[in-house]
Amino acid sequence: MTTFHERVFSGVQPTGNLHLGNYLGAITKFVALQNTHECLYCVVDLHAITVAQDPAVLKSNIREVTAAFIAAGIDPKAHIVFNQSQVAEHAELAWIFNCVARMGWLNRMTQFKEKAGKDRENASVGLYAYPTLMAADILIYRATHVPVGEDQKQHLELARDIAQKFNNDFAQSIANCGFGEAFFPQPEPLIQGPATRVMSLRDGSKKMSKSDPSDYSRLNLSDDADAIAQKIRKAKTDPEALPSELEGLASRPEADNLVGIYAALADKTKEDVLREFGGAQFSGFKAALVDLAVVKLGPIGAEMKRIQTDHAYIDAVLKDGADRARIIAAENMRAVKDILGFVR
Ligand code: AQP
Repeated sequence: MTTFHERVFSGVQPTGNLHLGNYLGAITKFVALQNTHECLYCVVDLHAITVAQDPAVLKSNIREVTAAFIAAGIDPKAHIVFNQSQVAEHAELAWIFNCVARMGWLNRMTQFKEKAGKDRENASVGLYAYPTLMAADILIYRATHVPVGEDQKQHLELARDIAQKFNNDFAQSIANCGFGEAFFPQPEPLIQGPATRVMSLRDGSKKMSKSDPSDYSRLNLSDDADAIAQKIRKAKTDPEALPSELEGLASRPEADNLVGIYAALADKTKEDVLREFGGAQFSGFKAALVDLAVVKLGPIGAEMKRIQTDHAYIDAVLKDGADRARIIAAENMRAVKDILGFVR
C-alpha cells in the first residue's frame, strides 16, 4: 500500500451571497484543520464560470471569498490561499481526467441535473464536466482530505473513482516511474457535525444556497445584526414547541434546521441543544439563536467587509498562495506527464 502525505484541499466558488451554509458546512472546518494538517484553500473561479458571470462582479466575488477565509481565521501565511485560475495545472489535469472519467459516471451527477434543470441542451459543457475539474483541484495536490458540505459527497466519490481508475489504468507506468502501486490517493471527504446541510430559512426541504432568489432564505456572511435578527425571526417554523429528544425532529425539517444551526454555532450537538431548549416555544428559541448568531457571525462579517476593501492586500495574498501552490502542482503534473508517456 502506498502511503500518502496527509494534505487538505477544499474550495469555495466566488458566486456571491456567501452564506451560513458555506460557513458552517465548509469554512469553519477549514479553520479547524489548520491545527493538524497542511492545508490549501482555493477560490474556485474556474468553477464559477460554468454559469454566466459578469467580469467586474466576479472579480469582486473572488476578493469577497478570500476576505471571508481570512476573516473566519484562515492564516494565509501558515497555509495556502489562492484562486484556481492562477494555477494552470488545475485545468491541465482536468483535461486528462476528462479522458479517464466515463460518460456514465458524469450522467449520474445529481448537481448537474439540478443546475441544468429542464434546459439541459443549453447548459455549458463546463457545467457538465464540473466534477472532473473538482477531481483535478484535489488530486493535483494529491490531497488526502477534503472538508465539504453534504451536497458535495457525490462529486467526492467521483474524484475517488477517477483516482482509482487512473491508478489502475496506468499501474505499470506508475511503478516504472517509481511511484509504487498508486500515484493518486483516495481523497477522503470530511463531512461531519450538525450542519453539513444547512437548509433554507424559508423552506426546510431546500438547501440554503447562494442562488435562491429570496434573501430571506439565507444568512449572508455580510449581514449585519439587524438583518440576522430579522431573517431568523421570519424563519419558517411549525406551531409545536421544541422536542426534548432528537427523534422529535424527524418530520420537522424547519425545526431540525434551526436546532442544527444553533448547535453548530454553539459548538454543541443537537442533543445538547434539545436538552437545553426542549419544551421551549420558537419565539424564545429564536431569540436565543439571534443572540448567538449575532455574536458569532457579526464580527466575521465586519472583518470580511474591512479586509475586502484592501484590494492590494487580498491580491497579494492570492498571488503568494498561487506561487506556492504552483510549485506542488507543477511537480505532480510533471509526474502525470511521465506516467502518461508524454514527451517533456
Ligand atoms: N447549505 C449548505 N450547507 C452546508 N454546506 C454547504 N455548502 C454549500 N451550501 C451548503 C458547502 O460550501 C462549500 C462551498 O460551496 P460552493 O461555493 O462550492 O458552491 P455551492 O454548493 O454551489 O453553493 P450554493 O450556495 O449551493 O450555490 P448554488 O446556489 O449555486 O447552488 C462546499 O463545501 C459546499 O458543500
